[in-house]
Amino acid sequence: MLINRIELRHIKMELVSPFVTSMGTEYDEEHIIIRIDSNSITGWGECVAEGTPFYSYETVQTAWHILQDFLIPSIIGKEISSVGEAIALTNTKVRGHRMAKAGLEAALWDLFAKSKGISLSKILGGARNKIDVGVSIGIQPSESELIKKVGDYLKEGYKRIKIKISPGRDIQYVRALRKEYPDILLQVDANSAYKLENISLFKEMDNYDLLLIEQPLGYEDIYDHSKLQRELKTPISLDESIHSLDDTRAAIELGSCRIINIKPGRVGGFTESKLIHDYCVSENIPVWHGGMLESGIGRAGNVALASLPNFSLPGDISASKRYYKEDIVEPEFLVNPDGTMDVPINPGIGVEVNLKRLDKVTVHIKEFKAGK
Ligand code: OSB
Ligand code: MG
Repeated sequence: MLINRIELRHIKMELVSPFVTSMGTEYDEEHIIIRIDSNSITGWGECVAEGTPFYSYETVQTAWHILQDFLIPSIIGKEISSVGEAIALTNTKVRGHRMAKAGLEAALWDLFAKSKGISLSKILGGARNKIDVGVSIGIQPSESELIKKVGDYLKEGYKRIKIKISPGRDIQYVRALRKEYPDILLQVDANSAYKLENISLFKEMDNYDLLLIEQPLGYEDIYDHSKLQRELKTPISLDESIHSLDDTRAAIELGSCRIINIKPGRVGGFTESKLIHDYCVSENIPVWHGGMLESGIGRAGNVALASLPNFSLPGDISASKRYYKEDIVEPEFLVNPDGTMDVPINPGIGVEVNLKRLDKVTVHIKEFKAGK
């Protein structure tokens, strides 16, 4: 396929409510939307680098720089026969910057799937037409407000509740939720807010039948997590520390976690995500799909990836309206009353981008054409 034109858009979308984590409070979400045109076919991708370097060192600005100055020039105007060929051209010399790479790769997958007339789920090896979904809830001002919020989400059907925790705002929330909802699937996400010396807190959490504890220690640590996991019944699941298949192997071989969280942005794209997924199948390690508060464009990719067979725990993939008043795709993503989400079956991402709404949330746009 001839890569005629690529467009980058810096978007900013207001969240329906502030998202509070151990990393800070987010009021709106900034990402980059990548559009690739090959003759009459258009591919869409979302780069999940945020406005701040609080979750990852990548930001909208660093990803824009890497896309504009390194990744896009390697493919613009070229004839590309597969996503793999494009990745070989763009990624080999650039170290790191996985979110930038993943955003471009997502747009390429959409383009190639559309050119073959098949869904993203199908081209990635998806095995189901519905996925189980959960919701990730920011830190609430009080236990009673959390209980109310969780109750509302349970009524909407969500199969699993994840709450954010930070030092001083942790065990009391877990205790209160367990008392109110003894049987729900419940997990916590610390976003690297603790140290190994906080082990007694996690031993106490062991008494509350949590599905998993997500990323309790350092955001690049694998070793200390192995020491903590050894002392706990509850599985640890690593998010921030896993950037690649190699990190996954190290974490599994060291016993640093028993469950892996996959976010295509964090690991550099769907190709690396599939390698991690397949390795975890061979090691009997369950995986689940994370989220980065994506718009419908990124969400479509997440849903497609989460339809692969070893995504055996509910993902952080919620309805569009849990994040934004108005999504930029149609139809927007919905959660069924049974806590599942339908996997789109139309070609590529399977949803239409509403250009009017996309324009409304675009703060900066740039186009790239062959020879310019
Ligand atoms: O740690 O999983 C995380 C959002 C932004 C950055 C990091 C994380 C999150 C979430 C939200 O938990 C998950 C979602 O998109 O629903
Ligand atoms: Mg996380």
